[in-house]
Amino acid sequence: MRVVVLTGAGISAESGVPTFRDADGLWEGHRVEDVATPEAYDAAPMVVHQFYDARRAALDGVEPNPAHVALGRLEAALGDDLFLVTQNIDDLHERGGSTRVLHMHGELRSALCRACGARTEWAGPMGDFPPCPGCGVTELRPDVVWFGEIPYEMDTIVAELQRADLFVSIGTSGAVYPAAGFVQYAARHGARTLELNLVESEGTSFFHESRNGPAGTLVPAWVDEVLAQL
Ligand code: BV8
Repeated sequence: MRVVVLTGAGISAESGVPTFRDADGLWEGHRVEDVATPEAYDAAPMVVHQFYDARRAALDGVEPNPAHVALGRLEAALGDDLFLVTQNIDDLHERGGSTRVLHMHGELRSALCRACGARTEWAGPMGDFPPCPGCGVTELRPDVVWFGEIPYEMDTIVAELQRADLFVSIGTSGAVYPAAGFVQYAARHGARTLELNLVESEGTSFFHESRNGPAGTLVPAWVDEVLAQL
Protein backbone atom coordinates (compact mmCIF):
# COMPACT_ATOMS: atom_id res chain seq x y z
CA MET A 1 0.00 0.00 0.00
CA ARG A 2 1.53 3.34 -1.10
CA VAL A 3 0.82 6.11 1.40
CA VAL A 4 1.32 9.85 0.85
CA VAL A 5 1.23 12.03 3.98
CA LEU A 6 0.98 15.83 3.76
CA THR A 7 1.56 17.79 6.97
CA GLY A 8 1.01 21.42 7.93
CA ALA A 9 1.62 23.68 10.91
CA GLY A 10 -0.97 21.83 13.02
CA ILE A 11 1.31 18.80 13.45
CA SER A 12 3.89 21.01 15.20
CA ALA A 13 1.36 22.97 17.30
CA GLU A 14 1.65 20.66 20.34
CA SER A 15 5.42 21.09 20.17
CA GLY A 16 4.87 24.80 20.83
CA VAL A 17 5.46 26.01 17.25
CA PRO A 18 2.81 28.66 16.47
CA THR A 19 0.51 27.90 13.53
CA PHE A 20 -0.28 30.52 10.92
CA ARG A 21 -3.99 30.94 11.15
CA ASP A 22 -5.05 29.94 14.64
CA ALA A 23 -5.88 32.65 17.19
CA ASP A 24 -2.26 33.14 18.29
CA GLY A 25 -0.89 32.35 14.84
CA LEU A 26 2.25 33.78 13.32
CA TRP A 27 0.38 35.67 10.68
CA GLU A 28 -1.39 37.46 13.50
CA GLY A 29 1.99 38.76 14.54
CA HIS A 30 2.88 39.73 11.01
CA ARG A 31 0.84 40.53 7.91
CA VAL A 32 1.62 37.82 5.38
CA GLU A 33 2.46 40.42 2.76
CA ASP A 34 4.99 41.93 5.14
CA VAL A 35 7.17 38.88 5.41
CA ALA A 36 6.40 35.92 3.17
CA THR A 37 6.77 37.35 -0.36
CA PRO A 38 9.82 38.17 -2.53
CA GLU A 39 8.55 41.73 -2.82
CA ALA A 40 8.50 42.06 0.98
CA TYR A 41 12.08 40.80 1.11
CA ASP A 42 13.27 43.21 -1.57
CA ALA A 43 11.50 46.09 0.16
CA ALA A 44 12.63 45.31 3.71
CA PRO A 45 15.14 42.43 3.94
CA MET A 46 15.87 43.17 7.59
CA VAL A 47 12.21 42.76 8.63
CA VAL A 48 12.00 39.45 6.81
CA HIS A 49 15.32 38.23 8.18
CA GLN A 50 14.25 39.15 11.73
CA PHE A 51 11.00 37.17 11.25
CA TYR A 52 12.84 34.06 10.07
CA ASP A 53 15.86 34.48 12.39
CA ALA A 54 13.43 34.47 15.35
CA ARG A 55 11.66 31.32 14.10
CA ARG A 56 14.97 29.58 13.38
CA ALA A 57 16.24 30.40 16.88
CA ALA A 58 12.95 29.18 18.39
CA LEU A 59 13.61 25.71 16.94
CA ASP A 60 16.24 25.16 19.66
CA GLY A 61 13.49 25.37 22.28
CA VAL A 62 10.95 22.91 20.87
CA GLU A 63 10.80 19.12 20.66
CA PRO A 64 9.02 16.71 18.30
CA ASN A 65 5.67 15.52 19.67
CA PRO A 66 4.06 12.02 19.50
CA ALA A 67 2.64 12.81 16.04
CA HIS A 68 6.13 13.34 14.56
CA VAL A 69 7.43 10.23 16.34
CA ALA A 70 4.52 8.13 15.05
CA LEU A 71 5.29 9.13 11.46
CA GLY A 72 8.90 8.07 12.09
CA ARG A 73 7.58 4.64 13.16
CA LEU A 74 5.39 4.51 10.06
CA GLU A 75 8.41 5.17 7.82
CA ALA A 76 10.36 2.42 9.57
CA ALA A 77 7.53 -0.03 8.80
CA LEU A 78 6.56 1.10 5.28
CA GLY A 79 9.97 2.16 3.93
CA ASP A 80 9.65 3.40 0.33
CA ASP A 81 5.89 2.89 0.41
CA LEU A 82 5.60 6.06 2.52
CA PHE A 83 6.08 9.51 0.93
CA LEU A 84 6.07 12.34 3.49
CA VAL A 85 5.72 15.88 2.14
CA THR A 86 5.46 18.79 4.55
CA GLN A 87 4.51 22.44 4.20
CA ASN A 88 6.41 23.08 7.42
CA ILE A 89 9.84 24.63 7.50
CA ASP A 90 10.74 23.30 10.97
CA ASP A 91 12.93 20.19 11.46
CA LEU A 92 10.63 18.33 13.85
CA HIS A 93 9.84 15.49 11.43
CA GLU A 94 13.54 14.70 11.17
CA ARG A 95 14.05 15.01 14.91
CA GLY A 96 11.00 12.76 15.40
CA GLY A 97 12.62 9.94 13.39
CA SER A 98 11.58 10.53 9.77
CA THR A 99 14.60 10.23 7.49
CA ARG A 100 12.95 11.12 4.15
CA VAL A 101 10.98 14.37 4.31
CA LEU A 102 10.19 16.62 1.35
CA HIS A 103 9.95 20.23 2.54
CA MET A 104 7.91 21.66 -0.36
CA HIS A 105 8.07 25.15 1.16
CA GLY A 106 11.74 24.97 2.10
CA GLU A 107 13.40 24.87 5.52
CA LEU A 108 14.32 27.32 8.26
CA ARG A 109 17.70 25.65 8.71
CA SER A 110 18.77 26.26 5.14
CA ALA A 111 20.15 29.34 3.38
CA LEU A 112 19.63 30.08 -0.32
CA CYS A 113 22.23 32.22 -2.09
CA ARG A 114 20.65 34.70 -4.52
CA ALA A 115 23.99 35.04 -6.30
CA CYS A 116 24.97 31.42 -6.97
CA GLY A 117 21.82 29.49 -6.07
CA ALA A 118 23.58 27.29 -3.51
CA ARG A 119 21.43 25.93 -0.66
CA THR A 120 23.46 25.60 2.56
CA GLU A 121 22.53 24.14 5.94
CA TRP A 122 22.20 27.15 8.22
CA ALA A 123 21.48 27.26 11.99
CA GLY A 124 22.31 30.87 12.86
CA PRO A 125 20.87 34.29 11.94
CA MET A 126 21.05 35.78 8.43
CA GLY A 127 20.11 39.31 9.45
CA ASP A 128 23.80 40.21 9.65
CA PHE A 129 24.15 39.46 5.94
CA PRO A 130 26.84 36.75 6.16
CA PRO A 131 28.70 35.69 2.98
CA CYS A 132 27.57 32.62 1.04
CA PRO A 133 29.87 29.70 1.93
CA GLY A 134 29.86 28.81 -1.77
CA CYS A 135 30.57 32.03 -3.59
CA GLY A 136 31.35 34.51 -0.80
CA VAL A 137 28.72 37.03 -1.93
CA THR A 138 26.50 38.46 0.86
CA GLU A 139 23.22 37.54 -0.84
CA LEU A 140 21.84 34.83 1.49
CA ARG A 141 18.04 34.66 1.93
CA PRO A 142 15.91 32.19 3.91
CA ASP A 143 15.56 29.00 1.85
CA VAL A 144 11.78 29.27 2.14
CA VAL A 145 9.14 29.26 -0.62
CA TRP A 146 7.21 32.54 -0.39
CA PHE A 147 3.83 33.39 -1.86
CA GLY A 148 4.18 33.69 -5.61
CA GLU A 149 7.19 31.35 -5.66
CA ILE A 150 7.11 27.78 -6.95
CA PRO A 151 7.20 25.04 -4.29
CA TYR A 152 10.11 22.59 -4.42
CA GLU A 153 9.94 19.26 -6.31
CA MET A 154 6.38 19.60 -7.58
CA ASP A 155 7.05 16.95 -10.26
CA THR A 156 8.05 14.41 -7.61
CA ILE A 157 4.99 15.27 -5.51
CA VAL A 158 2.63 14.94 -8.48
CA ALA A 159 4.11 11.54 -9.40
CA GLU A 160 3.62 10.31 -5.83
CA LEU A 161 0.03 11.59 -5.71
CA GLN A 162 -0.73 9.77 -8.97
CA ARG A 163 0.27 6.40 -7.52
CA ALA A 164 -0.92 6.78 -3.94
CA ASP A 165 -3.38 4.24 -2.54
CA LEU A 166 -3.94 6.42 0.53
CA PHE A 167 -3.52 10.20 0.95
CA VAL A 168 -3.49 11.51 4.53
CA SER A 169 -3.49 15.25 5.36
CA ILE A 170 -2.42 16.18 8.90
CA GLY A 171 -2.72 19.59 10.58
CA THR A 172 -3.34 21.91 7.68
CA SER A 173 -6.08 24.45 7.04
CA GLY A 174 -6.22 23.73 3.32
CA ALA A 175 -5.85 27.46 2.67
CA VAL A 176 -2.72 27.54 0.51
CA TYR A 177 -2.22 26.08 -2.96
CA PRO A 178 -0.93 23.93 -4.57
CA ALA A 179 -0.81 21.84 -1.34
CA ALA A 180 -4.51 22.41 -0.66
CA GLY A 181 -5.33 20.81 -4.02
CA PHE A 182 -3.40 17.56 -3.41
CA VAL A 183 -6.39 15.76 -1.87
CA GLN A 184 -8.57 16.24 -4.94
CA TYR A 185 -5.72 15.28 -7.28
CA ALA A 186 -4.96 12.09 -5.30
CA ALA A 187 -8.65 11.13 -5.18
CA ARG A 188 -8.95 11.66 -8.96
CA HIS A 189 -6.15 9.11 -9.33
CA GLY A 190 -7.90 6.53 -7.17
CA ALA A 191 -6.51 7.21 -3.69
CA ARG A 192 -8.58 6.95 -0.56
CA THR A 193 -8.26 10.21 1.39
CA LEU A 194 -8.16 10.87 5.15
CA GLU A 195 -7.89 14.17 7.03
CA LEU A 196 -6.54 14.34 10.59
CA ASN A 197 -7.02 17.89 11.89
CA LEU A 198 -7.98 19.65 15.12
CA VAL A 199 -11.15 20.98 13.54
CA GLU A 200 -12.83 20.88 10.12
CA SER A 201 -10.65 22.63 7.53
CA GLU A 202 -11.36 24.46 4.28
CA GLY A 203 -10.77 21.18 2.48
CA THR A 204 -12.71 18.75 4.69
CA SER A 205 -15.44 18.21 2.12
CA PHE A 206 -12.83 16.84 -0.36
CA PHE A 207 -11.87 13.92 1.94
CA HIS A 208 -13.47 10.47 2.11
CA GLU A 209 -12.95 10.57 5.88
CA SER A 210 -12.07 13.34 8.34
CA ARG A 211 -11.17 12.89 12.02
CA ASN A 212 -10.97 15.88 14.35
CA GLY A 213 -8.68 16.10 17.37
CA PRO A 214 -5.08 16.95 18.31
CA ALA A 215 -2.43 15.40 16.05
CA GLY A 216 -0.52 14.15 19.12
CA THR A 217 -3.46 11.82 19.80
CA LEU A 218 -4.93 11.11 16.34
CA VAL A 219 -1.68 10.36 14.48
CA PRO A 220 -0.26 7.67 16.79
CA ALA A 221 -3.70 5.98 16.86
CA TRP A 222 -3.93 6.07 13.05
CA VAL A 223 -0.35 4.74 12.65
CA ASP A 224 -1.19 1.87 15.02
CA GLU A 225 -4.23 1.08 12.84
CA VAL A 226 -2.08 1.00 9.69
CA LEU A 227 0.64 -1.15 11.31
CA ALA A 228 -1.96 -3.61 12.60
CA GLN A 229 -3.13 -4.20 9.01
CA LEU A 230 0.36 -4.95 7.63
C1 BV8 B 1 2.40 28.99 -6.15
C2 BV8 B 1 6.56 29.08 3.85
C3 BV8 B 1 2.62 28.80 -8.51
C4 BV8 B 1 6.81 30.41 4.42
C5 BV8 B 1 4.30 29.21 3.02
C6 BV8 B 1 -5.89 32.77 -5.29
C7 BV8 B 1 -6.52 31.53 -5.23
C8 BV8 B 1 -5.78 30.35 -5.08
C9 BV8 B 1 -4.39 30.40 -5.00
C10 BV8 B 1 -3.78 31.62 -5.03
C11 BV8 B 1 -4.52 32.80 -5.18
N1 BV8 B 1 -3.63 33.83 -5.20
C12 BV8 B 1 -2.38 33.35 -5.06
C13 BV8 B 1 -2.45 32.00 -4.97
C14 BV8 B 1 -1.32 31.07 -4.83
C15 BV8 B 1 -0.82 31.07 -3.40
C16 BV8 B 1 -1.94 30.75 -2.42
O1 BV8 B 1 -2.36 29.61 -2.30
N2 BV8 B 1 -2.43 31.79 -1.72
C17 BV8 B 1 -3.48 31.57 -0.75
C18 BV8 B 1 -3.24 32.50 0.44
C19 BV8 B 1 -4.81 31.87 -1.44
N3 BV8 B 1 0.18 30.04 -3.33
C20 BV8 B 1 1.46 30.31 -3.66
O2 BV8 B 1 1.87 31.43 -3.92
C21 BV8 B 1 2.38 29.10 -3.73
N4 BV8 B 1 3.06 29.12 -5.00
O3 BV8 B 1 1.19 28.89 -6.22
O4 BV8 B 1 3.24 28.98 -7.24
C22 BV8 B 1 2.84 27.40 -8.95
C23 BV8 B 1 2.30 26.35 -8.22
C24 BV8 B 1 2.50 25.04 -8.66
C25 BV8 B 1 3.25 24.80 -9.80
C26 BV8 B 1 3.79 25.88 -10.52
C27 BV8 B 1 3.59 27.17 -10.09
C28 BV8 B 1 3.44 29.14 -2.66
C29 BV8 B 1 2.78 29.10 -1.31
C30 BV8 B 1 3.85 28.89 -0.25
C31 BV8 B 1 3.81 30.02 0.76
N5 BV8 B 1 4.72 29.68 1.87
N6 BV8 B 1 5.16 28.82 3.97
C32 BV8 B 1 6.81 30.35 5.93
O5 BV8 B 1 6.58 29.26 6.50
O6 BV8 B 1 7.03 31.40 6.51
S1 BV8 B 1 2.65 29.05 3.31
C33 BV8 B 1 2.33 28.57 4.91
O7 BV8 B 1 0.90 28.60 5.10
C34 BV8 B 1 2.65 27.12 5.19
O8 BV8 B 1 3.82 26.69 4.58
C35 BV8 B 1 1.46 26.36 4.70
O9 BV8 B 1 1.66 25.93 3.37
C36 BV8 B 1 0.40 27.39 4.60
C37 BV8 B 1 -0.84 26.92 5.29
O10 BV8 B 1 -0.54 26.81 6.62
P1 BV8 B 1 -0.92 25.49 7.42
O11 BV8 B 1 0.29 24.63 7.47
O12 BV8 B 1 -2.17 24.86 6.91
O13 BV8 B 1 -1.18 26.14 8.82
P2 BV8 B 1 -2.48 26.92 9.26
O14 BV8 B 1 -2.16 27.73 10.47
O15 BV8 B 1 -3.10 27.61 8.08
O16 BV8 B 1 -3.46 25.74 9.68
C38 BV8 B 1 -3.10 24.91 10.77
C39 BV8 B 1 -4.16 23.84 10.85
O17 BV8 B 1 -3.79 22.96 11.90
C40 BV8 B 1 -5.53 24.39 11.19
O18 BV8 B 1 -6.49 23.77 10.36
C41 BV8 B 1 -5.73 23.99 12.65
O19 BV8 B 1 -7.08 23.66 12.92
C42 BV8 B 1 -4.89 22.75 12.74
N7 BV8 B 1 -4.34 22.49 14.07
C43 BV8 B 1 -3.98 23.39 15.03
N8 BV8 B 1 -3.52 22.72 16.12
C44 BV8 B 1 -3.59 21.39 15.83
C45 BV8 B 1 -4.10 21.24 14.53
N9 BV8 B 1 -4.30 20.04 13.96
C46 BV8 B 1 -3.96 18.95 14.70
N10 BV8 B 1 -3.46 19.02 15.94
C47 BV8 B 1 -3.26 20.21 16.54
N11 BV8 B 1 -2.75 20.26 17.79
